[in-house]
Amino acid sequence: MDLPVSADLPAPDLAPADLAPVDQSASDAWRARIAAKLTYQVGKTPASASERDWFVATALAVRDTVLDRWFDSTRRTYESGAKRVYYLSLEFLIGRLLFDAMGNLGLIDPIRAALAADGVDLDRMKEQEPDAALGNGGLGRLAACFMESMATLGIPAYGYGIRYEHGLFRQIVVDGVQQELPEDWLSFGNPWEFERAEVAYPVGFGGTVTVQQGPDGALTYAWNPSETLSAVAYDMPVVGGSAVAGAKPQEEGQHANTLRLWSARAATPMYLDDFNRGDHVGAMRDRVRTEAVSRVLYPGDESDAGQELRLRQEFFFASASLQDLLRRHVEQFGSVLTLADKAAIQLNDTHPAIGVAELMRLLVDVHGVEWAEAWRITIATFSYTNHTLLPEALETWAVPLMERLLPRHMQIIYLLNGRHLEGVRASLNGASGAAATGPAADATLRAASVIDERHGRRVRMGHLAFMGSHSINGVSALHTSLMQQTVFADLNAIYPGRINNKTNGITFRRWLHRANPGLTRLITDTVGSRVLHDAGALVDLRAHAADPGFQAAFARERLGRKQALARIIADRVGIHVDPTAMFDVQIKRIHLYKRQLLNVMQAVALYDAIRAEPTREWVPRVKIFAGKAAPGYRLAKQVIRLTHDVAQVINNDPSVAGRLKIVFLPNYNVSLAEQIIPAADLSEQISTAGMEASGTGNMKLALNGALTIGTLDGANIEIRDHVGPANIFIFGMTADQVAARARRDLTAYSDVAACPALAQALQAIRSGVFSSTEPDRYEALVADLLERDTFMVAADFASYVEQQEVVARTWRDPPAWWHAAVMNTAGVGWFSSDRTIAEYAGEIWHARSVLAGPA
Ligand code: NBG
Repeated sequence: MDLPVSADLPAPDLAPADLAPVDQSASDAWRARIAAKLTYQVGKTPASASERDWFVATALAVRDTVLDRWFDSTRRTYESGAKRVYYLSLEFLIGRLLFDAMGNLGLIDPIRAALAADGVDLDRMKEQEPDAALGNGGLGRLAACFMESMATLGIPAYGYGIRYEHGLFRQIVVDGVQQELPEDWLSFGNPWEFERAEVAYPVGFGGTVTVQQGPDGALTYAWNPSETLSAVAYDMPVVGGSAVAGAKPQEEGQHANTLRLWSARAATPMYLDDFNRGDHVGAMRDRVRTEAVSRVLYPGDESDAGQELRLRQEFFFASASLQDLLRRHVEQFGSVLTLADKAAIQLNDTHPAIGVAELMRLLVDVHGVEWAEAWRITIATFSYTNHTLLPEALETWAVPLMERLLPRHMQIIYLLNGRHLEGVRASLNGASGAAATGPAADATLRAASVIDERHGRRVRMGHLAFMGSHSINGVSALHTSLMQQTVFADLNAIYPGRINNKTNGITFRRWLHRANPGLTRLITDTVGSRVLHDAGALVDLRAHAADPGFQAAFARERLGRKQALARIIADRVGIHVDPTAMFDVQIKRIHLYKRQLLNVMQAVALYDAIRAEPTREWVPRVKIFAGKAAPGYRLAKQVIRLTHDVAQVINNDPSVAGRLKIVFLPNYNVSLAEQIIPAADLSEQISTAGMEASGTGNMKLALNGALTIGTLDGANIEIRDHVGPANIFIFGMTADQVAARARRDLTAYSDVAACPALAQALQAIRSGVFSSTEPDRYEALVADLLERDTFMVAADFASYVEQQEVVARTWRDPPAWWHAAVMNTAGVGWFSSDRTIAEYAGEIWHARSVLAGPA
């Protein structure tokens, strides 16, 4: 193969790109600060310190600098009387924070030098930091990118969530089978957080509601929960970078916001009498029960107890957050009536949607605000982001559970729904001129109701969030328009103008500057350092896309990262891959709609094709997969197993050696993503059209110069528009075609009959070619696919394979490939989360930056 670079080049130096030569006095000062932390806070001498001790000492020293900015930011926000943004999210997938903070403060170089003087290698030491996995995937990572961009733009904001003791499970794979182990990010403490024992709020569950009539005849309601636990705040500062062009190092990281995470505490830590009687376990029963609320991210919800715990989590963090922000608002501005002028609350998906009813309760029952006024404030304050249209992911809660756990909230929801349906009825009447009755009117009312009556009575949280918000946004153009046409078609007609689009974005500081310092340096050397502060300036790279010298340098940077990834692959799974082969990457949650199965089937087809024509010149490929399946998602776990089974056969077959390898890297997380993304050549974004709300991995990969093979789904469409259709490989049915096909015929027989390669691949999988010890292991999987190809795997197969051939042809033409790669990096500046956040701030929150200068 004829690549412009060779495999034996040295790995590029991974020093950061954004700083001038290290200032000796700065690094000496950092050395002293770190030494002081090591001695007086960690309690170790340099001689006895472990690498983890050095990490903690460094984090604490950096934290001091963050704190100064944090206090300044709080003061600035307070003094300016600025509006605050509250981002309520059950997930914040923040990953490691040291490089984020150091990079945003412009401190990587002096600290690297400071540590080196003590014989500590910063890039090795950073591995000591646990990867905070307080989220499942894209939704949680988006929240983390948003927090960083809000700080960068100087928008005063609080992220509110739960301080899970155990984040997303650790994935190990044994004989192809995923196993879940508890994750333990807090076991060595968390140097970034501050426990605020004094910031604690009661959160109730269960009990009764009492009504009292006042002297004026008005009724007041009071909730008397049967159980109350305490939500205790833990704060982490989130420091931004700089969005000001030409910022000097000392001007970096001017603003820091707060991520406030709640931890549950039992009101009664233990029953001492029981304990002294010898019932040591029973004495703790309340504590174990209540504190389960903040124990794990996404508790399994197949059991009733699991469902109840999840609902408790949602109410717990929504209630504590609302109490906290109301207290802050009243303290500063004197009255809850002005809340909407000074606070914007963003609901990240429906998980915090119970907050709509809780804010009504707090305003009406606790602060004595009149109902209609309270409802006006609520709608003006809340906005809601929808992240999925998949019916199984749209949250609903059984009415009996809600009535038992949150009796007052259920009353409020009934009242809100009653008034809402009156409005719907009135508009139906208005349209027809007469009282609307009959099946069509009934259907509209049923669809618009917050209570779904179809399978037992359930509360639709999406409807509640929609009703209680002035803005409802989707996360890509396609997703937003499908939202208008499908799940929220009725509500959109009733409340027109509320739905809007805010296409997702990613923070380039983490996903390019820090994850890929070598490429970043090449970019700044070529088009200037303005790109570090203004992602849009990446378009200047277009002028260099056809330059052979630049292409070679670009390819060389990427090869270095591929060599590094090859080492990780060898270390973790013992597979040796050739770094000059095409790295074909699919990294994301394992889900049927994301169609890892389609990718594996293409591997099987390619395997067959290579064996059929062994002398043809095949493009060497390494297919790299990583991702976790939800613990209870049987079919997704089977896809993981199939990937391993196929890998086992292909990787050990000498007849395809050097041409095809399959790798599954276990325990995908933010840190692993930071290693894989800069090394990817081909980015697989192959979801069934209409099903991926946006995707954000697609943006990260394109930014780092990978070419996308993808469907016209989610943000892929906008990526195509920005990088140009010549620089992306699009295949498959459109969302409309998928919907039409689903209405017509979901069986796959005609697709199989029309495509011999598909027939052969399915037959091989079905007959046990990849599972010889258990030949029928995939029998049911294939049989089901033939009967019901819900995700259009067979239907899109031929088109996918055809585009994969175009990919291979392009790879064989290095100038064309690298031109397209550069055009990807150059074209995706728009996908910076700074742009996304500026849109939220301007169009939804009406919040301003408190920093001087352009932002
Ligand atoms: C996910 C979507 C992704 C999207 C992220 C962030 C959920 C419920 N949704 O396509 O599947 O990129 O949200 O918006 O996790």
